[in-house]
Amino acid sequence: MQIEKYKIADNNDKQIAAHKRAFGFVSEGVNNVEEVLQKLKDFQVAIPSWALGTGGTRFGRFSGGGEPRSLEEKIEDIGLLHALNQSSGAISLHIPWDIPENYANIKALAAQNGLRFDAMNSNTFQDQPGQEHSYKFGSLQHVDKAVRQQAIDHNIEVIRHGIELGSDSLTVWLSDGSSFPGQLNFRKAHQRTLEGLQEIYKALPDNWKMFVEYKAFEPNFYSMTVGDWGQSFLYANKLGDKAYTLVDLGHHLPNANIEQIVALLLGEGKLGGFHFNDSKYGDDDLTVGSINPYQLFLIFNELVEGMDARGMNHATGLGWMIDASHNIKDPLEDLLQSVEAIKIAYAQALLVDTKALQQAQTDNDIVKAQEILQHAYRTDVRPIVAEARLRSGGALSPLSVYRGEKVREQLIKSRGQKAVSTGL
Ligand code: AOS
Ligand code: ZN
Ligand code: ZN
Ligand code: ZN
Repeated sequence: MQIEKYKIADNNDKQIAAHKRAFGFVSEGVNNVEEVLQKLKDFQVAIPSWALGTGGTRFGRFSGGGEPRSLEEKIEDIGLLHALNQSSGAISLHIPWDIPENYANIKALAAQNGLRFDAMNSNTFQDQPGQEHSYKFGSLQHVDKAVRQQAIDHNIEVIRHGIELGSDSLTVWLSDGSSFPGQLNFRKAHQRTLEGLQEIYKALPDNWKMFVEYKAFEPNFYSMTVGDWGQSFLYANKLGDKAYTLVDLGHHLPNANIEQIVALLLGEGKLGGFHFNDSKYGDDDLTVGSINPYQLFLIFNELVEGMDARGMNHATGLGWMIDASHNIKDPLEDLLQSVEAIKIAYAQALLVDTKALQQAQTDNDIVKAQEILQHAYRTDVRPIVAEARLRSGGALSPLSVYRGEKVREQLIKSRGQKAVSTGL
């Protein structure tokens, strides 16, 4: 389904007077508001194909209905999000959940919806029907060479699909590790994994990037072979210039200082991109900004400062992706909320008076430094984010259009209550 442009315009008309008042008020306090608006317009966040269906936990899955049944329908759903917020102009595919049957058709459909293909994701954490060797005891770390080779071949196949679609990056997330002490020789597992990654790296086209994603625990509960940013960074360094670390916000041990990790990786030129989500205890699937929006702001503050210092383009310098899919929200509403939270944090970071902050740091004026950060964080930038969306042709309030147009009800009517998409 599609939302006609005039419906977005009608909804905007109803809200425009109140919006103009709010935007006028906040923009008076911002001296570079036009520059901020342009940066917000340019900033796109890729939507993962696996977040469009209701997620699950290992205890259950409760489908909300109307879920996409094919790659085509996933692209249509993201097109719908993008029509509303003008900030979701990319899709991240997962192979083999999303194998394209006809590249030309899929590319044409994506283009019609204003989408490009972001990072491709491989899957060596599940056994697929007909697969020769099992990943029960890992993939690239496996003691059996045949299993390792199968995992390498799969990743190379994912690169090939990506080349056909015009993607330019591969994200490798490995569920490899061990659940009990003694199960694994850490040193050998690390070495085997490095050799596997090197084989995959060799198949990477020159203009491609490889993102090595780390995760502290789950599904393995004693050790993860790529368990933290240090391990990922080590691999990325050994692999070469096209390899980077990918930070998934939910993949850290509780209370980790993610903004510091981000700052260091960026400083070393090895930060590749993000999987945005939020978590309270040990989850990686809550809506971005739902638990700790201050942390998200602090991360963006490091990103803006660090990217500016390195002369990087905010919109294209890193891979920006959402990776979250929970089991009780309408996934499309959840994604609208996540993109909004990311843009709010980004806008707040753009408001930080960097020069004044650097002066406060030089003067060891801790109070001033905190005041500067929190002044930006406590500014209600929502009207600025909405204005950027309006100027791009999107909705002032994407959620109210989504609900007003009864999108989910219509999707259920056309796709059915029970349709179930692939994914975790
Ligand atoms: C898993 O926890 C990771 O976040 C990966 O990025 C994974 O490929 C994705 O979440 C799909 O399950
Ligand atoms: Zn992830
Ligand atoms: Zn994850
Ligand atoms: Zn997850």
